[in-house]
Amino acid sequence: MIKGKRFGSLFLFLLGFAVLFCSVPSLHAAEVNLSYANFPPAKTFPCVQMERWKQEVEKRTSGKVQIQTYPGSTLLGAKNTLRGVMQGQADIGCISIAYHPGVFPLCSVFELPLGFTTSTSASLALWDLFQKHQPQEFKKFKVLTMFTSAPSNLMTKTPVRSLGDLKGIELRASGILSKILDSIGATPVSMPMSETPEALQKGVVKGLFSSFDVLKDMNFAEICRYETVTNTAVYPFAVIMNKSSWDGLPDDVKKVMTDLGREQAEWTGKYMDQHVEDSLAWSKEKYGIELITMPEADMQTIKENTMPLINDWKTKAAETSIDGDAVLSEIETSRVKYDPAK
Ligand code: 3IO
Repeated sequence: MIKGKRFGSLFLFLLGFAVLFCSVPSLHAAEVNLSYANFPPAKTFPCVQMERWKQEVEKRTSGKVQIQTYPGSTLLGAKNTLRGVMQGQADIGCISIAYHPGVFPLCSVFELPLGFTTSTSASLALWDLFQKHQPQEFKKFKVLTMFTSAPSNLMTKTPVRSLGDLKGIELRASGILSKILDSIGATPVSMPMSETPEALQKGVVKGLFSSFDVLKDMNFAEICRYETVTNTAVYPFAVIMNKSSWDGLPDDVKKVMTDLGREQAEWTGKYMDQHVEDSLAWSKEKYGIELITMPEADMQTIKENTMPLINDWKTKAAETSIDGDAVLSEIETSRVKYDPAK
């Protein structure tokens, strides 16, 4: 009896074990597998936000969705993510809007110097603009979230203490931000962030125009020891999904992703704003970088010289029936609402 009882409980124990090991994986096997392509290295903020989004979606769908992430252009590069996601080579992709001049007549407005002082405020304002207009330019995609970099500054090999020091210096930027450089006397060279390390190394460019997070995440502090604060335009980003991949998702999964859109924009902005501080502190500590303030008169000149770019954007936007003045005033309302500098 005693032996039989023991055997019985051992049997039940083993059965329980078998059930646990055989059925748990099949119960929790993902029903939906998605690929997510990103162009810059894994440490940079577009990829950090990608991992956060992946974790949240997997958690909120209780494992029903599994996302395979591809940082560092391992699936699609900076300039072919747009087409790659459209054709289904990846389900999801992260794009920098400035890499596609003329393709996004509405959202490119965020490449203009609009006075945002943080990534959080610009990201929320961009998201609101997109939600309100649901622009044609993204009609082939489901837009999952949007965000922006922090305001752009000059990171250079030689010190830029005034606009005079910028004359003829080749600097990397993209899209309208390249035009901003041109308007203040520098020589812009347009290329994606992912191509910048090689261009700096080879001396094709002598610095870049972007936000300070890359001093640490791309190790640009090592080669660009001088950082001149201009706090001008941000770079807008969009996370896009292939339309038929989206259409094939169960409704509850669609809801999880839709609900995450604005929250993810804000999360990314906050992460970025904090990370810019961390990156500057790290760069001072590790490489003794010098932070330079532009003379007030030069800051004024930057403002004046970049004003025509706003009109250029309006003219372009009008070609696709976008009321540029109305859009700019909506964004200004958002800026006052969200930006700490008001
Ligand atoms: C950016 C792009 C990729 C990785 C990190 C980054 N930090 C700021 C930007 C914005 C930018 O310069 C760009 O090319 O989109």
